Amino acid sequence: MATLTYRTAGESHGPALLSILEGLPAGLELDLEFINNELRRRQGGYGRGGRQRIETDAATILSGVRRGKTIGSPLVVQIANKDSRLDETPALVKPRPGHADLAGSVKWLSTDCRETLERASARETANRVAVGAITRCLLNEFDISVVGFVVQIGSVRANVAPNDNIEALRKLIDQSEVYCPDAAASEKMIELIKAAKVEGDTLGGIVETRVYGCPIGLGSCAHWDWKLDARIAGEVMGVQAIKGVEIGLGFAMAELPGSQVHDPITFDPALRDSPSLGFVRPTNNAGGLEGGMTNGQPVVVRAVMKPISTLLKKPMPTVDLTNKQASKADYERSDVCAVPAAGVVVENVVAFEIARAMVEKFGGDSLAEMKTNYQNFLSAARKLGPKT
Ligand code: EPS
Repeated sequence: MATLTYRTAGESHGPALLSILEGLPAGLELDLEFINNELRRRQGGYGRGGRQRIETDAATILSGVRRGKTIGSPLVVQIANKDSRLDETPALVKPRPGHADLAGSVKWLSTDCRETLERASARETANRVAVGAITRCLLNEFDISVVGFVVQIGSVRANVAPNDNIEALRKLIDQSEVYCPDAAASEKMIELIKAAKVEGDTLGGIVETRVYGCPIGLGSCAHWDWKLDARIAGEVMGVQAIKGVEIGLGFAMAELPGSQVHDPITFDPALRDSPSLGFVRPTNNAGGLEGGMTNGQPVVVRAVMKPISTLLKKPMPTVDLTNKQASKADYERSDVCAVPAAGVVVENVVAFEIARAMVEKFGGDSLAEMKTNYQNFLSAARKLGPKT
């Protein structure tokens, strides 16, 4: 079946996080070391809380794989929770402004926000990183690379060139404790997080994901829900604490006339074998997506994460759900800043959506079939127009 889908299950303090991933072609080798490294990266980043010192997230693949390769059946992925104590966790009756506590408690007719927060918790993003990292094994087969990093924490904004070499970019990201390729900005971000910790406050920020090597034509302009930019935005907005998504130049487009926003189209026959098929765009303000379809340029997605809503020393005014009296929000162990982790999550969910679009356009039951479909498309696309 040429449809890639996944669902996740698991409470933050339940026995395990589980995902069921369906639709990968057979014959795909999974790089468990890479997948677990992405899970480690999600746990890291300066500003993380105490839970990450308890857990050592690792994916166990319970089905769908034989001798390291997919066999066309559903994959079940398990990440065990060491801090498994769901029945012992205390009730939380003073909802935290900004969290799912109030809306969920009213929705499910409970005064114990615990029942909502266990699933609303960003712990669930471990599932989504595992799934995204698995689909990146498929993207690698087509030389599609995904890289994600932090561009802003609080008021500190990084300076990252738009067309950086991907390997150089990765090196800089790995050297930074906040996964930001601008070393000077990284230091300032860390200072800001330290100060927020002392204040008992939290910080949000902006993360960016770039996808290199997508062929032209993933997604479709034919329906609103086939548009790849809409699908990527939906996937990213589904990440806990994300409040906005932009593609390419994004919100800055509002300030500029069309002549300065749209990316000119030129053709260089020497680049016919590249994913852009030789169509060269000197700028990439569209962020690799036009009409809801990839245009051969890097896909560029940014997302804003709100500051974590659990505040240690500055609990926000709230109402006790058991007596409706004014109170201060409950405190739960939490992070000061989880923007670097959110960057890893966004990177992997964007990867999933690109992989889904690849399977949609080129999918076959096996990887060999999918590769043949891909090559056939590229050679047909190269033949468009007069021979060069
Ligand atoms: C998280 C695990 C959670 C939180 C955090 C993210 O674990 P615990 O509640 O046991 O500390 O640390 O979730 C939130 C910040 C939140 O508001 O839900 C994780 O693994 O990412």
